[in-house]
Amino acid sequence: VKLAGSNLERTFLAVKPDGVQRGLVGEIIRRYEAKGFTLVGLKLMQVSRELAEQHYDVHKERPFFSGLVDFITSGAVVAMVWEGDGVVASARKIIGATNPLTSEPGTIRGDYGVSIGRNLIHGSDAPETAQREISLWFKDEELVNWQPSVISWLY
Ligand code: 3AN
Repeated sequence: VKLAGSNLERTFLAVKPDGVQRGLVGEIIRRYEAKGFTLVGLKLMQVSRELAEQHYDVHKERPFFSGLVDFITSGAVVAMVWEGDGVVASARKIIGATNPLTSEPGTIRGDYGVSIGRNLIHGSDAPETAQREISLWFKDEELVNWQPSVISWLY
């Protein structure tokens, strides 16, 4: 048996403007809650260009960079931090592949995504990226340190 909580990680997820506009915020949060991850940060934001450019810094040489920045700053975004065992990779599995036309049914993008430029949600791709993104989007005091009592269950 392995003790739950022995590989605790945090990841950064953001429901993009298309997800907020389509009323999918609750559905997206529901999936991570139901999976058993713990929500430790949550806010609805109008993203500034400065934050968007920093967030997408790794893509700054790509042809779609300015489109990405335009889109993430175009409407309300729900920024979240989730905690749990292996949550970085697991959250990405729940999101599905970048292109919603090829992501598996059962994933968020597979079930609701329309196109690669309107793929509903962002999720950190590695633990180091998650740390960078969490500190970019959240102040320390905006994160709540709490654990559900079931964290000590064996599985
Ligand atoms: P993911 O969001 O699956 O981690 P990345 O990190 O490769 O995907 O790309 C970041 C974002 O850039 C994607 N969410 C998507 O909105 C956009 N993007 C990626 N590739 C393309 C592309 N070929 N054309 C337009 N937008 C793209």
